[in-house]
Amino acid sequence: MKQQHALERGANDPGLENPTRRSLLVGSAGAMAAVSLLGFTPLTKASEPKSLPDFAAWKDRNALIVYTANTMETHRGAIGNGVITPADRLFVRNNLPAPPSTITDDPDAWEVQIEGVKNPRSLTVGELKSMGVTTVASVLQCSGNGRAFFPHGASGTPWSVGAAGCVMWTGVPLKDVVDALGGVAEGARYITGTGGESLPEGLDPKSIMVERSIPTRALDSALLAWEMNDIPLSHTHGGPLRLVVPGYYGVNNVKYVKNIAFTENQTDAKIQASGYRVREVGKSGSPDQPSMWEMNVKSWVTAPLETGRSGRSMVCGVAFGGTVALEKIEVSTDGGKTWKQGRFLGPDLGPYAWRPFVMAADLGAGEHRIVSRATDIEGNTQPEGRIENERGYGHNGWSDHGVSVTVS
Ligand SMILES: Nc1nc2c(c(=O)[nH]1)N[C@H]1C(S)=C(S)[C@@H](COP(=O)(O)O)O[C@H]1N2
Ligand SMILES: [Mo]
Repeated sequence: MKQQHALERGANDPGLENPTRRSLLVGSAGAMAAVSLLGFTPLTKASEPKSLPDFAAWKDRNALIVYTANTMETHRGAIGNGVITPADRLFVRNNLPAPPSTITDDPDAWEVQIEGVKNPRSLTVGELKSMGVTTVASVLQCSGNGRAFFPHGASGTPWSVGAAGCVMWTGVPLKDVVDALGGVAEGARYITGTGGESLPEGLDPKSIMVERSIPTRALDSALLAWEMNDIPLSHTHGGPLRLVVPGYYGVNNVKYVKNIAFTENQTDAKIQASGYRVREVGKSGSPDQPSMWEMNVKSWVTAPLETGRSGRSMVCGVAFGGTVALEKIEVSTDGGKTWKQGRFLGPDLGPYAWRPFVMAADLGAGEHRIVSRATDIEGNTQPEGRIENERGYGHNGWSDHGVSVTVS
């Protein structure tokens, strides 16, 4: 428990309210101490806080933990009480270097090839805009969000809670596009989307390309999006066009999408065949293991963090149900011994959005372990612990996701 607490604070927070160099150093040093206890290597050195990479230079540096040029996490303290995550605070995760930013200079000219339909063809974003439009709020979350809490030191970015955000997507329902092209070809069981990165030469393309297959049941909600939070989709988040699959883990939301195919089988690209597969610690990935598709029910506390004043305080957080709407949120300030129901804040933006929540608590001086537990309308609820797995995917255990607060 102690270790998890130290890790959580360190991995999570150089302190948003006071983002000075000093607090960055203190935070990072804490992170280093904590991670070395668990035996994995910190990605940043305390003395060298990373600056934002060029392709994400417009982001709010103080709201983010920058691990590498391709991995940035939102601080727990920067999540706030709004339903929609501002774009400049949203996490970033690229498996490959992004394509040149010039691809968003003339977004309507971007082309996507649609295959595995009766009349396959290529369509520009300009043409897609005349075929249909919808807007949906949905949580974008990396499969490895919460990986930092796995004691075996799961390889990959040690995300705490901030590899997630809730944003508005606008684009054409994929179903409308398919209907306009004569419907899905017979026998298709998967929707396979391919990212528009150009691949380095000399390597087997299948081993690095971002190409993901999801079951055709996702056709009910999937869209090809050209806007995020009401402005043209940035290059950073996959503009000019992104496959958005509400309620599915981040990796399925293919950025700079250049090909959509309705296929009988899943792609044999490594990112699908052995990547993003849930398996026991020590095992390698293979197609027979569960793939990271629909997200599970999850929540975490966003305030207070670390310290608080005794008396009445507003315990806040966010909760979501993946593809299923939420029923309730419960909060405990004694580490899960007793629970009280919290209240959802703000408008309900639908089953795929997250719901900020609050619960008023009277906290006396001392240490408090604050945890939250969400339940969806089908009765699925967060477990207490982790489901140990090699890559640290899909963690929604309430215990690890809590915060320890010293009240004075
Ligand atoms: N083309 C492409 N799409 C991609 C990726 C990528 O590397 N290339 N990364 C995926 C992963 S693992 C995640 S978690 C999300 C991150 O989306 P964001 O960077 O917009 O936050 O994009 C997904 N889509
Ligand atoms: Mo991810």
